[in-house]
Amino acid sequence: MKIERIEAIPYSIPYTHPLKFASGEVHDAEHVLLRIHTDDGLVGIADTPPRPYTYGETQASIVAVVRDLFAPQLTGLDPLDREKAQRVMGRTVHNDTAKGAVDIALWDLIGKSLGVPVHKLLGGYADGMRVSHMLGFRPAHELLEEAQRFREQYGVTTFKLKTGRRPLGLDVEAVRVLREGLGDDVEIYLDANRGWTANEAMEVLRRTEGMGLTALEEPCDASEALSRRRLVQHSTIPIVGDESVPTPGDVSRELLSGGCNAICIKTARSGFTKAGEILGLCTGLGVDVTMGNQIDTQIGSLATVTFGAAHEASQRRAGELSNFLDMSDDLLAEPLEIRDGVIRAREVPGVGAEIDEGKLARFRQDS
Ligand code: MUC
Ligand code: MG
Repeated sequence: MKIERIEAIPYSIPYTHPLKFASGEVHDAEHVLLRIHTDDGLVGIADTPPRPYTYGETQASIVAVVRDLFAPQLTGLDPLDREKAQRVMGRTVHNDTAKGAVDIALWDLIGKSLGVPVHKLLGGYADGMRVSHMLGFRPAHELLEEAQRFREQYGVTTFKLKTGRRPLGLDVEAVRVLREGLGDDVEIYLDANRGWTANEAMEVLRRTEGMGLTALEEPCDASEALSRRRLVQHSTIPIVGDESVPTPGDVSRELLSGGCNAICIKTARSGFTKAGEILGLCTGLGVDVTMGNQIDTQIGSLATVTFGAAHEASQRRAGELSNFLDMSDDLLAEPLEIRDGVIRAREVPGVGAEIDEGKLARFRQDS
């Protein structure tokens, strides 16, 4: 089996409710669909969400790096030779989301060529993951209504609240309203997307003490090294690295320098191969992980559940898998479903992301 051709197709699907957070906001899923075709007619599929405010990649840069740098070097390679693909892509620095998508599409091809679901190839631990829903910036009473709707309609009982606003009281009040409205049985954790300084985050932790928060993600920029280390040392809840730790090397640096003590893994920026390396580092060091969401489509969320369900340590905590519900449509032919708070991996060869060609024709931007 040889790679014959790689497509990087830009497309755009509007959101019904934009997601707002400290580092940006998303109104349209302006993503890139990646398809790797082999000489024996198989197609490996992955979705690529550009997040310029987080990693610097754009839709155009992803199309360009795949078309101009990766495709010419990967053509002719056997998809099973993943390490060779990693080395080829490693010659280009950064561009982690584009690299992650190529890796996921290669795993999809491997699963399809062997006739095995990829979650089985990766580890086969569980067949699904509990879902955590990410709540963007909204007035506190609307956040509570959204969380209650997710609990009633989908059985979701874990919520990640986007924070990082000023004055700090806005987010403290949102936590209080959610906790009082949802009761003690619901898990709530925070993600500030670098919106605060480490000292502001310390104040928020003091003011939310007793409200049962379980983690604080990316409170401030990781480059605030000394005060962030102080925050990690003084916090009674884990401080999670997300955008500061896209690669295994970043994970080692941040954990060993005390910049965080828990890790968010995102298949969108790490693919399955590097996500596996990061998970190995974390389990070896005794560090908790969460499967995060790069504001993924159904295709991206299916990739997350495929990896997350495969390993014991990555399915322990609920994975962030539900924000596709705010999109007006999707390219996945068979929609993902959340039942009793769980999304299942697919029991078909590969990852199981079949594309609705009619929808792709409607939403693609290159024709
Ligand atoms: C998150 O966990 O930070 C926001 C920006 C991004 O790249 O991912 C999201 C969610
Ligand atoms: Mg985050």
